[in-house]
Amino acid sequence: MSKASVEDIKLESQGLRGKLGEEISDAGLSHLPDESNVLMKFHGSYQQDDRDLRAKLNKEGKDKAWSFMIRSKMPGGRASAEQWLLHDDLCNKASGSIRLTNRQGIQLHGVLKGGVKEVISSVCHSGLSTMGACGDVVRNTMGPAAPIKDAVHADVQVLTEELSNRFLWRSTAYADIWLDGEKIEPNWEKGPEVNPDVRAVTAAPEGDDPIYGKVYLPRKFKIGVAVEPSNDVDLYSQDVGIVPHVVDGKVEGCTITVGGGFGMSHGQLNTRPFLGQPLLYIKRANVVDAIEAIVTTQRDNGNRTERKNARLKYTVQTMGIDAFRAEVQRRLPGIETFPAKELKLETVEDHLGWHEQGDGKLYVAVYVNMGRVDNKEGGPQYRAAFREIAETLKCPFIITPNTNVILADIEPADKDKVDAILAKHGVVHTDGFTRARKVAHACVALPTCGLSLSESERVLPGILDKIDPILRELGLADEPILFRMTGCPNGCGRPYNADFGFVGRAPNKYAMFVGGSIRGDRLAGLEFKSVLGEDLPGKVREFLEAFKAERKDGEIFADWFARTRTTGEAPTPEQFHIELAERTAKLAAQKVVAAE
Ligand code: SRM
Ligand code: SF4
Repeated sequence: MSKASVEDIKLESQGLRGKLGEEISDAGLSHLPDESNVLMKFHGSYQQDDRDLRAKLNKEGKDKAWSFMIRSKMPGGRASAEQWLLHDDLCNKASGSIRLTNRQGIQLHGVLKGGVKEVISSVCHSGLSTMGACGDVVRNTMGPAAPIKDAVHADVQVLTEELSNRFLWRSTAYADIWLDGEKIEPNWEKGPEVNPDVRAVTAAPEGDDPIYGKVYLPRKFKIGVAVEPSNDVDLYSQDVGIVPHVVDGKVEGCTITVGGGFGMSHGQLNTRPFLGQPLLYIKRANVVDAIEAIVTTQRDNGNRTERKNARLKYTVQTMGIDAFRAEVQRRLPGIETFPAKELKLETVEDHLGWHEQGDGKLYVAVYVNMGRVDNKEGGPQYRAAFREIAETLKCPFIITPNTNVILADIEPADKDKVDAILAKHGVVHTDGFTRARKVAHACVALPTCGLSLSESERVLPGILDKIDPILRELGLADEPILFRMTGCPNGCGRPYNADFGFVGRAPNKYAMFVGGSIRGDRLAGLEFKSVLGEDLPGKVREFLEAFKAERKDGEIFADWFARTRTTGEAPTPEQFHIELAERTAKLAAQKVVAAE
């Protein structure tokens, strides 16, 4: 029997239910079969196996070491101290660490099959959710991390929550499988509260999702909201980017960008990263409806034959931005739209350290090495430090898009207390770090990611140990230079708009992309197809030396590169369109043959 396609599995799943409930609780099954595995993603979890053990277990003729990664979502990365503590408790049932994600979520790895229900149920009872953290739906909505207390930031947080609620999938399957039928509305930001009478997100009729229909979206869908001048959410990498425009201290309306996205496959020229492009400007009251019009345009026009070309970026490319805009406008009858406004976004960096938040209180953005919150021997005791702060100060926690943690609402009188707790557990502020290290990020990759071709999170710190001295030697320690790494070309670490992107292609071999921008608004080009991990710092040095020699006064690396080099996009837009047309024709021909 041929393997069912993801589209068929969704269609026949009766509201993403399938046999997931039975199979997850069947102790006789070491892991989920394919169909339930597909459905599991919509519920916020990936089935994985420990890849460090794979070869050994295989040699011994044993089953893989199966476990689950569970992803909690929270709009704008907001979690209460209680919610943080819950995840800290839960990671004792997982691999012992929390992984902050670069979409402001929290991942627990290594949860055994028998423990998944308890973990998901606990997350829901805390007021957060795992629903739609993965799968072909709208994912966690990103928002500016800095907890600035002004009308604009407050409204933007409300917007991220409105979007998150609008795009939750609606089926009783989630409550039935994980919550014994109890209906829990995620209560973003405000903390735990279980109310069975609220607008029943989980109680819509089976398979009759008002936005997603029966087959959901062709692919994952990502939204981020940026407040100028910060581009911490990396706006142009998002399927949909939203930027508010402020008039008299209030959000008057928003510019919307569409069609960003970074996944590609090495050597397959019909796949490539794209930056989002301006679509339109719309009044604040109509923003969520406009995003729904974009989501349904993608639902109805996205490629459902080839998952590699199913993201919104390909739909926008295939339709063309003008036709795409016209279709979105057609879906907004009676609502006026305007030309997109010019955006002024400066940097994707977090502003680490202490800051005033505008209401007399303070926040501190704490650097977390690669987003991994653990108590590693000889390293910073992140878990212990954050636990003690959550217990004693009970302050809100915010996960940043650079996988750091912001501790918010701190009374000035408590500043020293926070610093003392961090210092006690070896969690240092970033004095003495190069600016490049402060913002560098690597995706998770080995040992948990089933798609990784090489190491990423586990090796980038060591590579930076070799790049830091070069930066210092050349007097570039305080320059904004963005390094990002991934273990495969899917682009989770957002490498394709970095100044330097290292993209795994085989064990210890990386494609090297150069020439993006710390502003997040330019794609890097493929400079070297395959570089050994140990040779990366040397290749970086060549560029840094040229930058030092040729830069104009005050010119940053990204601007020097743009002025002096041509960025070789891979593939070019022209190549991409030819390859995409050929691939689409081939698939259509295969479909005809199959039907005959
Ligand atoms: Fe990702 C798949 C981890 C952000 C593009 N991503 C995966 C999976 C689930 C592997 C899998 O499918 O089996 C990885 C789990 C690894 C693990 O063990 O934890 C994974 N992605 C991550 C995280 C944890 C990386 C991180 O360092 O933080 C991020 C989780 C964010 C979240 O909370 O939701 C993460 N992934 C991204 C981003 C960046 C972003 O969203 O801002 C991208 C590029 C932007 C984009 O989507 O275009 C990204 N992930 C992908 C892709 C390629 C999608 C495509 O269009 O081709 C895959 C593979 C897929 O979907 O088939 C993928
Ligand atoms: Fe895994 Fe590749 Fe994503 Fe890294 S980029 S987490 S290796 S899918």
